[in-house]
Order: sequence, then C-alpha cells, then structure tokens
Amino acid sequence: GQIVNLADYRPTDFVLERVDLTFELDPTNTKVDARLIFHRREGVDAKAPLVLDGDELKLSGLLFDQREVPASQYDVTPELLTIRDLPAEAPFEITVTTYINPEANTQLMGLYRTNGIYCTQCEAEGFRRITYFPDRPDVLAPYTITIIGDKAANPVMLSNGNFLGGAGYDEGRAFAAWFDPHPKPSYLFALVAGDLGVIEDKFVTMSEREVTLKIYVEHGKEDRAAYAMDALKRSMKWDEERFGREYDLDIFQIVAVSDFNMGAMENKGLNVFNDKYVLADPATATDQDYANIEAIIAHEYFHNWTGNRITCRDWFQLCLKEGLTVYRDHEFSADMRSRAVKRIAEVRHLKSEQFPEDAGPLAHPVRPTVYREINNFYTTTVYEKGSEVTRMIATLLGADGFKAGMDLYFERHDGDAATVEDFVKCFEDANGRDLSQFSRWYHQAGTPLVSVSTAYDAGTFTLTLEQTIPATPGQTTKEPMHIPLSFALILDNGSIAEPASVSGGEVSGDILHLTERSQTFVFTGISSRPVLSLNRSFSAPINLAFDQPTEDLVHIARHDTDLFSRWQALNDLAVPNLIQATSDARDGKPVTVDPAFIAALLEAAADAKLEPAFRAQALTLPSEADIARELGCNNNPDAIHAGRQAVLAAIAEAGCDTFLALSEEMRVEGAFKPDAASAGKRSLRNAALGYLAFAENTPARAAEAFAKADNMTDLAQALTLLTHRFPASAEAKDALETFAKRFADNPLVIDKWFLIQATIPGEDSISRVKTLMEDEKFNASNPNRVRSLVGAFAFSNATGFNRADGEGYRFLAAQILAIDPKNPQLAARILTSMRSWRSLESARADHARAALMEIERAPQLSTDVRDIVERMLK
Ligand code: DPP
Ligand code: ZN
Repeated sequence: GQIVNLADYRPTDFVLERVDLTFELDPTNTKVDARLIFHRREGVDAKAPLVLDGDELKLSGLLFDQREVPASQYDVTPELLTIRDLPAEAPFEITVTTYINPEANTQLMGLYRTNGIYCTQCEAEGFRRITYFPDRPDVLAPYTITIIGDKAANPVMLSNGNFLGGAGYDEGRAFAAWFDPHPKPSYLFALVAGDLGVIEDKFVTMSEREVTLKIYVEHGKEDRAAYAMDALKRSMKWDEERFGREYDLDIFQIVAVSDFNMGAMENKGLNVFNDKYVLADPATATDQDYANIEAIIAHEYFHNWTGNRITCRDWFQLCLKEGLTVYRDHEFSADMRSRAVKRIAEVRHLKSEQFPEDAGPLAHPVRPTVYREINNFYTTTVYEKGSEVTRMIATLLGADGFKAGMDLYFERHDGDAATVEDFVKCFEDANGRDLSQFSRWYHQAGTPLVSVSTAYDAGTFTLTLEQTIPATPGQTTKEPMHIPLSFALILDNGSIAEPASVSGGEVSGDILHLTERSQTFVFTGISSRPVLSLNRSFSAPINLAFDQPTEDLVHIARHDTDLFSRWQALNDLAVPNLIQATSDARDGKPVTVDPAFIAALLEAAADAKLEPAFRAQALTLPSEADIARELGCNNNPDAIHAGRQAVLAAIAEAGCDTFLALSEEMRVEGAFKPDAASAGKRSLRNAALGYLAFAENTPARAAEAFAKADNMTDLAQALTLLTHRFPASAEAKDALETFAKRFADNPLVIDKWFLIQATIPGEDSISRVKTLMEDEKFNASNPNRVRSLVGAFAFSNATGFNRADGEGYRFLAAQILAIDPKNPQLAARILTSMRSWRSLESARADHARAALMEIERAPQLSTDVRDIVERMLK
C-alpha cells in the first residue's frame, strides 16, 4: 500500500514488444510461462534494471534468451522482480515461470475458479497475480496465448483476440491458442476455461465484415442469454451509426460467471460478466434487470474503442475511459428507450450515490492526483460524474462540435495510452475553443452550489447566479467553474419567452454560461413576469439554492417542454414537504402536506398525454437518502422514514381514485415483453399499487398481485410491498416462502429475496439479516450474495442500519472484518456505505465512529479497507 502520486508519473525504462503466455491449467497448481520481449527505451541509463510487478507470487524459473539467469543477476520478492545487467540496445527475451493456485484465490483478482470454471480479472492490478510483469496501463503489446488443460474438464478454452487453433494433446489433455494483434495493456488480458454452454450469432459490420458473436453461460442457461445477445448486436450497430466505430476482430465473446467483484469487464474481444448482467427471462428478471443488461452489455462493448484501442496512460486517468464510456452507454439507452425517463433515472442515481460521495470524507476529483489503493477509485465520481463532465462538453460544443472532437480523439489517439488533457485538447483543437476553465470539473472535487435570485420589472428579467464549491479533503479553496445551465423563461400561457436582448455573460441558445463566482444576466423584452426553469435536463451536476414559489414549480411541472424539468419541479415541490414532515415526525406532531403539491403530483400521474414511465417516476418520491442529503446534517433516519411514510399516506388518501383507475388501466396484456413501453406501464401500475397499499391499509391487494404476477417485475414488486408495508402479516410470510421455494435453485433470484428482506425497515432488520446469513441459500464467498444481503442492508435500509443503539454499525464492522481477509475489494466497497456517517445526529455518529475505529484497530487489514476507513475517520 504505497501512496501513488500523479506527479511522479514517468514512462517505463523498457519497452515491451511482445507477450507470449503458456498456461498449463490445474485447479490448485497452474503453471504460467511468460515469454516477454523487451528493449531498453532510448536514452535510458544502460545500468537501469528491469523491474517487474508481482503480487503474492513465487518465482520458479527465470530465463534470459532461454538461458537460466544466475541468482546474482536478480532480486525477487512476492511483489517485485528486479533483473540487472541487461543489454543496452538489443531486444532480449525474458521467460518467467510461476505456479499459481486458482482454487485458493478468493480475492477474485488474477486467475481464479468460479463454479468449476477458470476465469480471470486483471483490472486494475490483477495481472501481477499471474506472473511478474510491467503491470501498468501504458505498457502495450500484442499477446499470444496457449492454454493447455484437461480435455474433459475444459472443452472451452478462451482468451483475447482471434482463435489460432487447438487440438487434443497427450493423455486426455488439449490445447488452444489465441492471438490478439491489437497491442493492449495487461489489465485487458483474459482467460476462461471450463465446461460451458454457448449461444452463437453473427454481426456484419459497416464495412461488411462478418463477426462471430458468442455468449458462454453455464449449461442449461443458454436461453436466458438471448436478450444479452440482442443488446450486443444493437450496441455494435449503434456505435457504428452514432460514433463511426467498427469492431476490429473476427470474434467477440462474452462469458457469464457467478463469482465476480464488479459488474463486468471489457477484456479485449473477451468480455467477462457477472452473470447477473447477462441472464434474463420474464420469469426471473425484472424490467430493471433487462435495462441493466442492455446498458452494461453496451458499456463493455463500447470500451473496445474508449478504453481498449485508446487506453489510459495511468490509473489517474480512469475517467478517460469510464466517464466517457458511461456517457456513451447513457446515450445508447436514451436512444433505445425514453430519453427523458432515462435522464431522470440517471440523475436520481447521481444524486443518491455521487452527491453524497462528493459531500463526504471520500470526496475526490473526477481525475484524482493521489491514491493508495486504485481499487477504491472505481467510484461514482469517476464513472457518473465523469459521464456528466463529458455530457457538459457535448452541451458546450453542440452535437456537431462534440462529434468533431470525438472524431479527432479517435484519429489522433488510436493505439495510445492517453490522458484527460489529451482528450480535452481534441475538443479544443476541433472547435477552436479554450476549455481550460471548464477542465476544473476534472480537478476540483465537490458539488458546486449555485444560488439563484430573480427580479422582474417592466419587461426586464434579471437573474443573479452565484456559485460556491464546498471544501473537500485536500482542497480547501476552489476556483469558479464553467457551469452550462440550460434554461427557459416560461410565460403565463406556458409558452417560452424569446428575449429581445441578453446581457451579463455568454448565452447561446438555451444555455447560460456561468463562469464567474457571481454573475447577473439581464433579459429584455419579456412581456410578463416569467417563470424560470433552470438546469433543464440537468445540464450541470450541481445543487441549486433557489427558493422558487410553489406556484412557479407547479407551472413548470405543467408546462415545461423539457420533460426532465417537469419531473424536477415535482421533486422540488416534494422536498420541503418531506423536510417538514421529518421535523414534525421528530417532534411527535401530526404531519401535514401541502395540497398544491399533492394536486400537482396527481395531475401528472393521471395525465394520459404523458408516458407511463414518466408518470411512475413522478410518483416516486425522493428517497430517504435523498431527504438526508437535502437536510445535510444532524440526521435522524427514523424521523426521515416516519415523515416520508406520512407523506406517502397523505398522497395515497387524496389520490385513491386515481390509483385505483391506474391499477386497472395499466395492466399489460399478453406475453411479457421487456421493451420500454411495457416496462413503463408495469412501473406505473406498481407505483399505484404501492399507494393503494397505504390507502387501503390491508395486504389483500398486494397478495393478489403476488398471486397473479406472471413476470418477475410484478412478483418482486408485490413481495416488496407485502414485506415492507405489512411485515408481520401472514400474507408476507406466505409470499416469502412461496418465492423461496419456487426459486430455490436460482441464486440470482434468491438474491432478490435476500435484498427485499434485508431492506425491510425497522429495528428488527439486523436479526432478520443475521438469520438469513445462516440460510443454506446464502454463500459468504459469493459477492452477489454478500451484496444482496449485507450490502443492501447497509446501503439501503436507513432505519435498520442506523439503529439508534449503534448495533447496525457494529454488525457491519464485524462483517467487514470477516470479508476482508477473503475479498478486500468487496469489503472496502461495502464499507463505503458509511461514507455519510458525519451527517448523522450526534448519538448515532458517535456509534458510527466507534465502529469505524474498531475496524481501524484490527491487526490485519487489507490496503483496500485501511484506505477507506482512514479516509472516513480523517
Ligand atoms: N472496467 C470495468 C467497467 O466496465 C470495471 N472493472 O467499468
Ligand atoms: Zn467501464
């Protein structure tokens, strides 16, 4: 765990020309021969040694040009191999032999076993757990891979690139050889071997090349990969049409595995997926699962250009591939589905995950300058805020300017290991525009707060904006950002005003450019007092402090042509009601809700001109975590929960007729289809059923919905409603049993059963979670199981986790210490659920601090967990 600084970057002393790997597979003793051709980089001191990274490795052979290297010529530890006296100029070959134990690899980094399958994960620094290697993203080379293994156990043996050949070998063994001509860094290496089922298809590229597509899954699950295959073909087509990017090998393969730390991995030509993001059918996958599969299949495929062909110079540049690729997958999903609804979902996610990160002890810039454990930087800041920054570039430059910049980026940097500066420069050069102020988005952490005040007098509308950026760890003072704000001045009749003149700063089309700390824009020729709709489409990832009157928000909710803003206005109407309700609940007072807010919400819910998915979003109130964020400090999760429940009840009572009507109108007839329109109807109907459960206060309707559900979306919703709303009812107990019996042999569905129970609010939930951990269906070494039970409890059960007596934090600390020795990445990730502990009221915060200190004091901690816990306590 050394601290790594961006400022210390320098290229390697040796250039890697070629990699030739041979694996002799054995579950506990796999032999790896790595033949590496290097030459000394021009200008490098002839005495400089070759230094290769390792991690828990044991060297068992070392050759120089096929001759044994004398012990005096090298030093070796499990983490480092240093070889001296190497040629000054001529290329040379180093052969490293290691033996590794895939079966014992519980970290799931490097080569490991999952359900009898050999599988690798090398990003970020897993390759060094396979062999000694210059394991950094700026070392690119073509790879040849030979896999030798037991023939019966490994009918499938895969690696990156194109298939060279394979055959039986001696005594029941077989080999397969692969060649990847595209130079790549080691983190994109992959190997998969074992006995797997496959579905196959093909795609003809825009230059008429035929590409074989294969998705490998466990035997018997082939049918459940069909949707992923369809999503892959649509992704390939979309990237050609939208970004002009064509696939570049003869074959593209995806493998679904059951033990995986992340969602998926974009290894060149051989993506490895968490099976949760491949397998789907109507009986077992929800609409959300389908949407996730579509998005993640696209995301990993899009990495082929943004990540693989153009990779990162160093890990500080992670957002170069991730922020950009998330932006690309967001755009893809927006084109496949409803753009406005997709944007609402993105913003909900950004605000509930990234904003708290940016406001707490783990805040860091999109492009950090220091890290101790790179695994801990696969964050929503790098991914989602990184995507927002890319989106803002598109907003600033317009569609054509953005495209010109992207085209230049692909042309100029294909084959490179690039930096964020390289990326931004392409947009500057292609557009003749200086983006230096804008670049602060990459370097300054914290969510900017823009305060708004307005005035109207005799045809002139005046808008004063002031930006502040909160201090974050390591950054106390900030420079003003370039914030692009989409706006509309909405007149009484709902039309959008066209000002005669604008002064005070740059305004282009519907974008205001806020570049100073404080700026006043003056609009003339406005016939009557307009209603300002600001940050439409969430054009900038900021918080607004804008005390907008209820009537104005209602006006926006009714008239804005930007659907996102209509949702945003309803959300803004909800927030003060929820905050008031929280404070009433805390003081034991009855909760009252503004009827104007309820009326606006019900008007949107009943508006048949709006798409059902949008109406469902409108009916989904800000979450308890959202309310906590809005409150900012001294939070009492019990009061937030009670207040929010009371608001839901008030809406349910007022809207009973509307919800009854929707529960009928929004029935989806016929065979299940996962398309956005059908999913939207289901989500609106389920939202209505949720309110009806409040209005009727009996589990009967939800129990009926559970009994009649013919797809997992409706079934899981009904189960959630029964267990969360009526946890003590016989109906809830029956439904849990029925569900468990029906899906006992399907771990991905059982994960839903775990998650639904782990998130039942209230102080009993810890004992429920503890009991479930003893269930035979639970498996503490499978990351999906652990995330569904322990992770869901800590991240998504505010009342249960933040129990006033601190039991939730102590439970989590014990879990973290139990998971850490086996899987540090998973432990560190789940621990981030405590990132907002300082905003709790003081008694809870004290308990939380004590639990964190208990973790910190543990004698053995991974770098992953130590890094997180120390930053959280700082
Ligand atoms: N690079 C992966 C992704 O696609 C994560 N390991 O985000
Ligand atoms: Zn990615």
